[in-house]
Amino acid sequence: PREAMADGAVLLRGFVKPHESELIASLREIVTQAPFRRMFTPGGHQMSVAMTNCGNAGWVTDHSGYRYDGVDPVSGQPWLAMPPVFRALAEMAASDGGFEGFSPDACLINRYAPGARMSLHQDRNEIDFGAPIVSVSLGLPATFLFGGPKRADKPQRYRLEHGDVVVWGGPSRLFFHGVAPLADGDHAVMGRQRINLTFRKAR
Ligand code: MD5
Ligand code: FE
Repeated sequence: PREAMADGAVLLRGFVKPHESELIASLREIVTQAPFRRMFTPGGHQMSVAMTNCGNAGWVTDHSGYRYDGVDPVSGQPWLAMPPVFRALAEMAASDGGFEGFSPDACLINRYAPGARMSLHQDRNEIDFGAPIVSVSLGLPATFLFGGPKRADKPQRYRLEHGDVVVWGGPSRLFFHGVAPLADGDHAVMGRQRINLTFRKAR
């Protein structure tokens, strides 16, 4: 089941469902080494979403700005390598979405507790906007806000559920987007949270 959301944006419903137990086992190892933390924006606001990373580069934000860093600022250690099952699923999803040859070097992992949200933004910290971003949703359903090339473009709302994957490439790569405050619930596998894996070519 492949759904076009826009030119270059493809929703693959349930794409990772068959691999959820391997994904969750790998996720557990990552967060043991690099626990979720709520980072601060350069403007001094603490994000409601808690984050961690794996891969050669991890997305971080602090008072000095947004950047990709090979080292976890909390531990001073490199992020764990991207687990093979993460990489394989991201590359397969990108191919299905029409982006052959995607090779992510960064996986930002977002954790939404009930009430957590992400305001409308563009992802522009990556070197190559020709590479797509692949997003994997796990746990509680979220309302994804999918805007356009201008901040003022009225967002469309999509419900993203456990196992869904979205590939954002081409013209939609730089569209404004966000996540509405997470509604409370109790997911059978993930409990009271939504986890989103976002695979990127950062460097
Ligand atoms: C999330 N995360 O559900 C989303 C999934 C982030 C973020 O937005 O920056 O961590 S990635 C959604 C995305 C990426 C690139 C382009 C577009 C959406 N888009 O054009 O809508 O936690
Ligand atoms: Fe984003």
